[in-house]
Amino acid sequence: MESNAPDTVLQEKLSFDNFRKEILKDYRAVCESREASLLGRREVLTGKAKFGIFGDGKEVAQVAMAKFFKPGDFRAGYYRDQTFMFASGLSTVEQFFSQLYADPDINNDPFSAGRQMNSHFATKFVDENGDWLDLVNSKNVSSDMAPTAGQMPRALGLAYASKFFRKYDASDDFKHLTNNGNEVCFCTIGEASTSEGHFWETLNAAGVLQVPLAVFIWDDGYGISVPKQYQTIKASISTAMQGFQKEDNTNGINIYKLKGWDYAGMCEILEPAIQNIRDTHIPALFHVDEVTQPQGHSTSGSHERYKEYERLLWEKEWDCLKQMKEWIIANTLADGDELYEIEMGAKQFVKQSRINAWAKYIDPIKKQVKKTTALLQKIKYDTSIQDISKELATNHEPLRKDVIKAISTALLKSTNSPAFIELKNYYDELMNENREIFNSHLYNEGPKSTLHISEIKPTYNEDAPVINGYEVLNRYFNKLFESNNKVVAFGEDLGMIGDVNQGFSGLQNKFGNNRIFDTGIRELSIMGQGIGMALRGLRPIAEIQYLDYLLYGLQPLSDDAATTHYRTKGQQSVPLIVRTRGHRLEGIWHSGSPMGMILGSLRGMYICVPRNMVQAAGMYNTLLQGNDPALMIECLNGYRLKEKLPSNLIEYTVPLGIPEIIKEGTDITMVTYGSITRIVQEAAEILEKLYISCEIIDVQTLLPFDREHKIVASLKKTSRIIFIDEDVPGGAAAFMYNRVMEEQGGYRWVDVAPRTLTGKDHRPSYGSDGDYFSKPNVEDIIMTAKEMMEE
Ligand SMILES: Cc1ncc(C[n+]2csc(CCOP(=O)(O)OP(=O)(O)O)c2C)c(N)n1
Repeated sequence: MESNAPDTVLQEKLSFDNFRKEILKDYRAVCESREASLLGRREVLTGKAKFGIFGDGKEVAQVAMAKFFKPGDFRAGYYRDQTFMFASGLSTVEQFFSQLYADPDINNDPFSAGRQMNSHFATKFVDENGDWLDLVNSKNVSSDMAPTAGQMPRALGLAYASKFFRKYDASDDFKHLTNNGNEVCFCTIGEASTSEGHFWETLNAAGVLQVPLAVFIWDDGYGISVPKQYQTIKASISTAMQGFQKEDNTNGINIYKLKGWDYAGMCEILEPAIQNIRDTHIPALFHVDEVTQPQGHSTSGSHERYKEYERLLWEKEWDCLKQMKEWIIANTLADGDELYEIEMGAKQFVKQSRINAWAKYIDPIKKQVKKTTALLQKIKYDTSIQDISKELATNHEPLRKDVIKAISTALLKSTNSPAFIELKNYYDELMNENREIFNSHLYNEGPKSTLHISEIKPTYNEDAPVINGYEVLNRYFNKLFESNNKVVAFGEDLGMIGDVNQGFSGLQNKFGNNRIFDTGIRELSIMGQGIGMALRGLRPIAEIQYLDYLLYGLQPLSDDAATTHYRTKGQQSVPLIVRTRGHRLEGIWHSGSPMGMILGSLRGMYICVPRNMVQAAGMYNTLLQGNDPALMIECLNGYRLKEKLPSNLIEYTVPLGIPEIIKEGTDITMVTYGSITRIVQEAAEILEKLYISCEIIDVQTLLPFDREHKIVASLKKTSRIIFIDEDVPGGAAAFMYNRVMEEQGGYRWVDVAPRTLTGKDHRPSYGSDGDYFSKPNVEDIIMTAKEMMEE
């Protein structure tokens, strides 16, 4: 015993030294983060950056949280988490400033390449070829976004994927995606944003599903200016949520209350709590209260306008940096001098980081300015151009647009002189560069671009059965699930009964409820579940039961799925397929076709509108080979129509953006899609008997739209064109009209006024008569065609 004593003492000393070191490292991190907030705000107020939102007041809680964030874990958070990012080694202070300046160089702002406001972080999930990186050995951050609580639905999916992987008899294919489902999704949200339905829906689903989700609420008492008394029952989110608390033999979530200035207290609670989530997949909520916001909400205003004097005093006293410092001194871990040195070091470091970031941001623009002024000076004889040159040269903080404006203004005076030609060439070069910087990567552009998938036609055996549309899909999904172990499908009534139209009938029994399953009625978080799973490298098919209910799930699709690839400049992809059914059946909420709304809100997704189930299956095959998100709208009235079953069910593809001419004709081009195609076909048969020959084009996908300009080719032949769909006037038919007339130059080939024929302004009325008088019908089409022929 005795002989061991010196060792024990030494070990204790070592572990004390390490402990002390760790704490001082954390203290330095919180000081650096605070400096970054203070300096960041100054950069906005002096005009170098446009807007700033900072994490001051949340520093200590976030270094505590970062301690338990391990490789393989995911974060779905919001704009307050700079300290967490610094402490996790996922952002440098310099990168933080680069994003503040909107530096478009991805090496400088690795989160968004200048596309997002500051503190909207992300890490890279996919490589340049669109293949998933090793996410098991990296700390992973899904891309932040501004809509409050918008991160919640995605967080559910990121956590759910761990559950899926743990239950799955994981094959080698998933080695880089999971370590037996041990990954926790850390989710952060402000206390005011918990008022959003997103929060409640997500936590309810997490509690039902039992997924490894750790939700941190930074409670600083206000949502901008509105205090929590106006936000939350009993002004306390953890109190309001008591009914969610997991008990013995129930599901639910564990709820903890922490104080945001209490470094030691937080670490003590978090260590076992996070381990418990990892081990058991029981979700937890950490209500981090008594958090401050020393600089107010953002650079858009000051908090003195809405915080009482007493509150401001309280915030000063309970500032987490002050409290941490006092705790360190009280526990004799360091004295005031040592801490002062750390504070000064942090100040200096942040100052230098800011200077570096600014230099990296401004240098390329200054190079453009230099080259532009040199080119302008070659046009010596024109004094007004020399003025433009001087103005540009003396601009201390030029923007890329200032360069383009200067060149454009000079080019207004363009002659054929070599100097102007050189200037124009440089202008073209810069415009290409700017397009790449600001407009690229809406969709995958590399090998995983869905647009690279070319057509493989369906083949048919001689004795090919003619079966119901839903049976075509059922056989297709059966083959798909046999052949692709990354595909998962879920939604309301999709598991046990195999969806409301039996596309998945019997398949849960065969493939198990880990791959095909029912969900609660919660469209918003079904979408989020799909988004999160797709981000983790799976191929989810998430169902919205009827197209009319897409509205409930639209926000995460529009704000999150559709923008992810763009806002990370290609570093994250969401290969989610949203499956739904619509266009035409019965009544106000079961026959909607709100395609204009979809087209306006889902740029960044592909929109498939197959006319039957054979085409739909071919489109699924195409989509599953690319990495982009898509919406598949099956025809609600098409499941019981007979179709011939292809023999190459999982091989044939319907390429996106390639319309199909389903009937050739010479007099009128009829452009349409989806359910109404059959009505157009019926009308065309009658018109044929009246000697009016219709060419019917099924566009097949609205996004992308007619990539080969097949429609204008048809119009050249017929000189008459009509766009027919079931949307409201000015919706998708107007979209198609615009594309053909403007983009394809169709106006040059029309002999009579082109038309759109659409549903009425209102939702479709119930019953067969309601349908007939609300949506375009055979007679409408015949009358319009005759009118056009007589015009
Ligand atoms: C859907 C939506 N509504 C409103 C806003 C504007 N907004 C931005 S932050 C914010 C307050 C959020 O407060 P809280 O959740 O407490 O987080 P904090 O900013 O205090 O950290 C509001 C209303 C928004 N970004 N998104």
